[in-house]
Formats: sequence, C-alpha cells, structure tokens
Amino acid sequence: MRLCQYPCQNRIRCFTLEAIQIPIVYNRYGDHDPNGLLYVLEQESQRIQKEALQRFQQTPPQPYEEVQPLVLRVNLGDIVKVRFRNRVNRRLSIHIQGLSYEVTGSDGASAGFNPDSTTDSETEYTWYADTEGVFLFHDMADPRSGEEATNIHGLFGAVIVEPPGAKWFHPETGEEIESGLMADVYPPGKPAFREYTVFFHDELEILDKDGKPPLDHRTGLPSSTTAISYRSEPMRNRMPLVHDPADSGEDISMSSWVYGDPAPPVLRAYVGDPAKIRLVHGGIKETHVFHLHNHQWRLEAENPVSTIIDSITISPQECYTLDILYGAGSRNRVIGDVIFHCHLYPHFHEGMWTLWRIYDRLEDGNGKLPDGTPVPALCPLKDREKPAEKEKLHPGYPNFICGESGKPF
Ligand SMILES: [Cu+2]
Repeated sequence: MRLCQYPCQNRIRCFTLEAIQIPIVYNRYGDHDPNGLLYVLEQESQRIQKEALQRFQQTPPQPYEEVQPLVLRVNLGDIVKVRFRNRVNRRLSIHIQGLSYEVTGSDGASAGFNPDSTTDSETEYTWYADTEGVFLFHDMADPRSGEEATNIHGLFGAVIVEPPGAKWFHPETGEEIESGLMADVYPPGKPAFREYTVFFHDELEILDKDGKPPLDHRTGLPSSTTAISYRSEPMRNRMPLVHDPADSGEDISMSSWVYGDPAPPVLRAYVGDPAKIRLVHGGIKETHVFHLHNHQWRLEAENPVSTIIDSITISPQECYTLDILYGAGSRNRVIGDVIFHCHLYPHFHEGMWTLWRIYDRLEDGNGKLPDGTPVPALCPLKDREKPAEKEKLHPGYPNFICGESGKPF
C-alpha cells in the first residue's frame, strides 16, 4: 500500500544506531564467527557486548539471544532519522534499499561524484517511510562479498514500515518495543497479527568450538554453514545417536525430541493467529528457496486472485512479506511444529532451517518442554478469543505426546 492512499503524518522518528564487532555464536555446539559485525541500538550496545562476550567464553561458546539482526519498525509516512555511530576501526555506513532518501547525504555510499556518506566516526541519515513492507539496510562502505568485507560477518538489518497508527508489542511481555525480530502488530481497523522477521544469509566464515573450520564427520571434508538470523543448525552437529543407518533419517536428525530445538529462532503462535513473515535475504552471494510446510500465501498479498504458493525464491538483498493464508495452522488448524527451510538441500543440510511452533493451549510462562527447557510466555492477541488454559488431561503441545526427551519415538 502506497502512502498516497493514506493521510500523510510526516512524524519524525529518531534512532541512534551503532555498528559493533563481537564474536557471533551460531548455535549451542559452539560454531561461531569470531569477527561478527552487527548494528545495534545505542542504548542496548553495552549490554549486548558484555553478555555476548560472557557467553562466548563458555565451553563450548554459547549464543546470546539478543545478538540478532536489527529490525526497526516505523509507521507509513514517518521521516526516519538515523544517527549512526561507527564503533569499528574501519569506514562503515548504512544504506537502505527501497525507501526514499536524499542521495547527497543519506545514500551510505561513496559513489561517483556524490558526496561520500560513509563514515569512520558518526553521521546521520534521513529515510522516508513512503511504502509499507520490509526493507533491507546494510553497509555500503565495503560492498564486497569476501571474508575481508562486512556483509558475511552480519552487518545488515531491516526496517519494517507498518500502516499509519499501527503499534507493536513484545510477544512475551506485551510491552511496546523499539526493535526485535518478532512483534505482535496492531494495525487500526484490522486484525492484529504475529510478525516474524526471518533473515537468510550464507557463505559464513565459521569456526567450530575448537576454533577450527568445521568438517563433515562422514566425509572428512570442510563443511559450509548457512544461517537464519545469525543462527544455524547444521546436520554435522546432529549425528546419529547410534551407528544404525536407520537412525540417520530426517525423522531423527531433525527431531527436537532427540536433539532439542534448532538454533535459529523458533516462531510461535496460537492456532489461528494471523501471521506475516517478513522474509529478508541479508546475504550477498547465493539465491535461496524459502519453503514453509503446511501453509501457503498469495504471491501478491493484496491481490485476491494472485497465485497461491508455499515456496519462494529469494535473491541476495531481496525482501518479501508473506501474509499467511488462514493464519497459524492454516485452514486445517494444525498444531505442533511446522518446519521451514531453504529448499536447496545442501543449504538445508548446512543449517538453514527452523520451526514454527503452534500452540493449542495458553503458554503463561510457567510451561516446560519435555527436556525441561522453560517455555516463555506468549501473549494472546487481544482481539482474539483467549486460548484455553492447560489442564491435566490437556497439557498442551508438545506435552500430550507420548515421547521421551533424548530418544526418537
Ligand atoms: Cu539456500
């Protein structure tokens, strides 16, 4: 939806961002990029650096959940002022793709005879939120794709432009938030929805827990790593529990009963919740195919006769909004875990997959998974019927399943 169909507000919305360098740990097996780069809100910078370093020093190194690609939200019509502080010892910038800006000062690039709007200290960019949707931003001071550049180390994020008057809240606490991959969005006059930002990225420079390039145990050859939102769950870390070849199938290697949940963020909803996936390709080299099981969306969300699909090819630096038909669980109201992944199987194998977990009963923050992992609360969307509470005979997914943690079933 374009701005001309709404009354224009022209509110100024300000953010102060930093670029920082820290090790990014991609999973609990200790796979990490020692030279991770990311954008953070200035007010969260110190805490994120401290907590991330503390977890990096554990054995094996552990991820810190707040180390995630930065997602900012604004309303359509906002003027977005970004004060950018570069805390890294090299020239950097922020370049937005798809929103309007004044090229002489806010391009975040050094191109032709235009003034250089990259910085080694501090600068300000102004963007105009004139189109709804999701928009990638990234460093253009060094647009190369190699390991000496910035992109493969994580220096990208996104702006989501919501309808005028929409508000967004933390899905666990219900508090208003300024950033975050996940939000519950309340647009005026329309149903609230779960919003999930999913970043695909690739060609990572990963070391294992011992500081060595990861190897595939079966072949002895180097193993690549592909990621979703600074996390990756490669199959090399999920080897069969026994040497019986029957135990090496997907039903074992991808099972949370056997290995716990995958590292990339698990999306969460109550069955029937309206949901939008904001899909972003943050990487720079390879094309991927986002495939979501059991759900579909229209290629053009606003067009009621547009083709219905369940997979979409996404090229480097593209973004899509997937407005999921019939919401979480689709028309058949499925509860449980729904996988999504890159459909290019080497990428899937190298870590590019995770789950959408759809609950049947209220999660109030007191629940536990069968392996004892606490389940954070999930606020019900306020314009929907509240999910029923758990009872002895209805303990909620996945606790009604006759399974045993650590074992296949
Ligand atoms: Cu892929």
